[in-house]
Amino acid sequence: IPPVPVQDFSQFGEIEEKPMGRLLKAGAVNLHRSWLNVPHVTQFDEADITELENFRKAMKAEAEKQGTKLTPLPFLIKACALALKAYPQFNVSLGAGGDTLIWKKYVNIGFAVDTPDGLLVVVVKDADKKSIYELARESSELASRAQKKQLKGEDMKGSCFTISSLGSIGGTAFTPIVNAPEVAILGVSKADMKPVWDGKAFQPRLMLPLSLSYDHRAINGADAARFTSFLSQQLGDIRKMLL
Ligand code: CAO
Repeated sequence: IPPVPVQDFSQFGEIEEKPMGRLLKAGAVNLHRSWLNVPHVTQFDEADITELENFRKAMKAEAEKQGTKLTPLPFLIKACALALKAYPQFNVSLGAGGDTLIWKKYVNIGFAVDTPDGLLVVVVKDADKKSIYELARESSELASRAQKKQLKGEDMKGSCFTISSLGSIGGTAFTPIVNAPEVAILGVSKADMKPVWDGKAFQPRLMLPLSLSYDHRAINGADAARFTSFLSQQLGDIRKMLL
C-alpha cells in the first residue's frame, strides 16, 4: 500500500514527538492487520431494553448483596453467547489456507476494556454456561484487573467473539474493527429514550444501538441481520434468555 508521506509538522507550529506505549503499539499492529485482512461490513440494529433496564435497576441492591455490580454488560455477554449458539456460523475462524472454516464448540466472549495505557480485550470463558451474576462478577473482575495491569496471559486468550461497549460514554453507532481471527464483533452505543410506534401511539422506549461488524468471507449479510434481530429479541425480552 502507498505510504502516507512523511511531513515536518514543526514548520506549522510547536510539536513534541513521544514514543507510543507498548500496549498502544501492539493494538495498532492488531487493528491494522485486521483492517487489511478482513473485508468488513457493519450491520446496525436496535434493541428495546426498557424492561431489561427496569429489571436491572430492581436487581441492583440484590446484586450488591451478592458482591457484584449489575451493569448492562453481563446481559450483553449472555445475549451474545446465546446468539453464537443459535448462529454457530459466527463462532468460526478461517483455516490457515483460507479455504476451510474452524467451527468452535466452546463459547468464549471477549470484551474491550479502555485503560489509560490503551485498549485491552479480556475474555470470559464458557459464557454460555454462566449465570448473569457469574458473568457480572467475572467481567467486573477482569475489567478491574485490566485497569490495575494485573491481567494474566490466560485472561486475554481464546476469545470467539468480541463486544466493544461504548454505551457508558456516548455515541449513536460506530463501526468496530473485527478482532481477527474472530469473524464478528458487536459495538454497543448509548441507550436513548425514543418514541416507538406501537400500532396506535408513540411510546417512550429505551433503545440500545447495536453495530455488528463481520468478516464477509465467513458470514453473509442475511445471517448478520438474523444475528442482530436475535440479539434484539433476547435483550428486548430477557425471559427468552431462560429458554
Ligand atoms: N447505554 C447507556 N448507559 C450505559 C450503557 C449503554 N449502552 N452501558 C453502560 N451504561 C451505563 C450503565 O447504566 C452504568 O451505570 P449504572 O449501573 O449506575 O446505571 C454505567 O454506564 C456503567 O458503565 P461501566 O462502563 O462502568 O460498566 P460496563 O459494565 O457497562 O462496561 C467496560 C465495562 C469494561 C466495557 C467499560 O468500562 C469500557 O472500558 N468500555 C470501553 C470499551 C472500548 O474502549 N471500546 C472501544 C474499542 S475500539 O473498537
